[in-house]
Amino acid sequence: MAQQDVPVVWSPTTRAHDPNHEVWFGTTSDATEVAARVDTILESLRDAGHRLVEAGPAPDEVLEEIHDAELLSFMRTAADRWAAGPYSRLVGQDRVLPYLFPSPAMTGGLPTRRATAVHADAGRFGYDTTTLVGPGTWAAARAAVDCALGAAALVTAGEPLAYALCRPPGHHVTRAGYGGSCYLNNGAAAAEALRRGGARRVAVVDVDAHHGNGTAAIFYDRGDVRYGSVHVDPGAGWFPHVVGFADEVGVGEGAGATFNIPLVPGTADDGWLDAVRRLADWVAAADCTSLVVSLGVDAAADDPESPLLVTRDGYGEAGRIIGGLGLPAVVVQEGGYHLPTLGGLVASYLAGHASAAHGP
Ligand code: SP5
Ligand code: ZN
Repeated sequence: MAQQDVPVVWSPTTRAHDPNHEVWFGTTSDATEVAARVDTILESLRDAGHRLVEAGPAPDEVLEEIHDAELLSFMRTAADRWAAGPYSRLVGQDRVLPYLFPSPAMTGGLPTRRATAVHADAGRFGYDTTTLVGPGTWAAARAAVDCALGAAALVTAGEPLAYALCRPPGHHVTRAGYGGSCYLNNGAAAAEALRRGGARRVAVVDVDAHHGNGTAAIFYDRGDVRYGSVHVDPGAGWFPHVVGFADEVGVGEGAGATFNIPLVPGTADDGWLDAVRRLADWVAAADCTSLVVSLGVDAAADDPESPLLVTRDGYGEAGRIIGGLGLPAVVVQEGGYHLPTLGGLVASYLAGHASAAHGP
């Protein structure tokens, strides 16, 4: 089945980030975004007959375009700064977690300095308590970007569809802040790389259960990269809580280039696929030349991180709808946390996308 043979760009280094816990409601709980995700997805895609391609190291230029230099240098050095401090002796852990967030709520308009202690400085970049930075985090997050850039390079070279097994995920990372189990924005890197490869207008279609606040923010004032997302309504109490509403439509040159479709908790295939069709129609109407799909499969019914009730067949149909746009596409892995079904959901989406893109 030649039409099923999608290049799967992955890297063993993405396993180097393996958080054993997160801080949730002030207590320690098991980590959600674990390294085993890579292996279960890899196994399902290999079994489905796709072609595994190991990512090589990509240059920094695209990353430096989408992220502030200070976030990159924090991410590169934070675990070493933590290791050089007293934390291992004091609290017995090797992962960076801010204990305060130097927001305007704290400084109230005063002139501010940078905190010297990493446990305070981390709050300048990290915006939640579930996203710990450990010794392998930089290597893994950077390797995930290599996967995204590798897949984008294949599509730029003429491949109609490529999948990037990015992990940790990326769509919650803004220009200068990280959170939501994400450290570097893989999908934004893919979109920027497609632009640099000659694509005139790129659409990012984000079907993760959560609004991709990072990707949305990075491109909010740009018209050349559009961002459309279907996600559980943040107003119903779901991450990212404060953004992702339907009235966020972009600014300046990006006016009209953002499209958010929030759904009520409990929405199943019918309502979710209607939203996916509206996103596809919106992309088709905008004269886009290339696509990035932020493929979170955490909208699935059995996923612990969202109240949406999408099925495996629903993901297959979403693939057919989005693949039916007929645009060259980079599919970037985002969330999806139920290990027993994770790989099958990803495979179902890709099969749908490949069949619609290449014809039956
Ligand atoms: C990429 C992505 O899907 N990020 C999801 C971020 C949503 N996180 C919300 C809070 C996580 C709470 N996890 C509690 C599970 C107990 N360990
Ligand atoms: Zn998600």
